[in-house]
Amino acid sequence: MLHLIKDTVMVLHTSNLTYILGTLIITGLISIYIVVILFSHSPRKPFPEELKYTTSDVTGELITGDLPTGPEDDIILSVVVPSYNETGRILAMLTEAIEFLRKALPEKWEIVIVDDGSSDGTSDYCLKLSHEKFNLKPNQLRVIKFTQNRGKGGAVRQGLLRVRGKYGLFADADGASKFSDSQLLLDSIKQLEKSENGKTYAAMAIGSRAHMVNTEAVIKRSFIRNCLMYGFHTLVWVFGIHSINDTQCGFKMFNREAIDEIFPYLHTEGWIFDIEILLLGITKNIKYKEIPVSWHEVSGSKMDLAIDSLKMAKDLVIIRMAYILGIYNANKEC
Ligand SMILES: Nc1nc2c(ncn2[C@@H]2O[C@H](COP(=O)(O)OP(=O)(O)O)[C@@H](O)[C@H]2O)c(=O)[nH]1
Ligand SMILES: [Mg+2]
Repeated sequence: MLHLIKDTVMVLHTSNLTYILGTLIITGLISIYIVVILFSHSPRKPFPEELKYTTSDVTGELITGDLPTGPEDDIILSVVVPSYNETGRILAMLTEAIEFLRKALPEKWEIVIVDDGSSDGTSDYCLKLSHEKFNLKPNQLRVIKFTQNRGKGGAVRQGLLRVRGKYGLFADADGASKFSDSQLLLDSIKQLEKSENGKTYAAMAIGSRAHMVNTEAVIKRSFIRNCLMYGFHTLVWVFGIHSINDTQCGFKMFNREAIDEIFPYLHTEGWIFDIEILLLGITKNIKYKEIPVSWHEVSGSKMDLAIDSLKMAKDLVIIRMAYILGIYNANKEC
């Protein structure tokens, strides 16, 4: 009789424990789901004035037009420059880029400056340079100006969705990458996109500074910045990108097919957008290659090391979880 009572109590204990554990797991999962939803992101809809571009004609007069939605003319390469308060740094970058483009792809290029709500007159400054310094034809340099800041990812996304070229490159306004290395990216994409049946594969070429890890340019950076870099690499690895050594280089090129496969689906507008681009690319079997590029440290970074690093780590976790939980969908435009 005593045995029977003991056994019954045991069964009750075990079923209670199972019940409590089950409740805890379900509550935990629901809480994670809610947290990921709360921190997930969708690009805001553009204001009407953000769907226009401005360019300068040969007399310096400004012309405004509606942004294109696909390839046009015979533009081969479009260069998107996300720019936030860049009057102090962009001249050097534009000088190097225009010199290269004029020689390598005469008349078959465009530059799209995406001014992300700057307060220092970046747009006007670039339009003035276009006419006075570079003597560009209308539409060779276009400016898209946002009324409200989005973040680097948002600027790159909106820019690449509105380029006219067969290939689109995004490049930082500080000119940290050597612009002529874009030829290496272009050559690589042209190889990657080829198929035997004449179809063009979606392809991207990823500028990389991984070969510079032990060089002076990186060692000279602050100890904290290098520690954060290693911590970030570890997190990226844990969260599923194992085949790309430098995910963050601001120098990446896409063919038209890859632009269409990636950018309408890109949620992230902050600094961590590169990771979502690469995750989308890998998920969608887009061909890619990491291409070593020359790079030098340029002062005047807009990144706040402490705050932005924490934000990036949080956003990285959110992106990964949002795809795992089906909150983000790689095949649904956002
Ligand atoms: N659109 C946009 N671009 C930004 C913002 N902050 C920085 N950028 C651009 O992102 C690029 C890299 O910025 P930088 O400050 O040099 O970052 P770092 O090289 O990672 O230290 C430059 O072209 C900046 O103008 C921003 O809030 N919005
Ligand atoms: Mg920089």
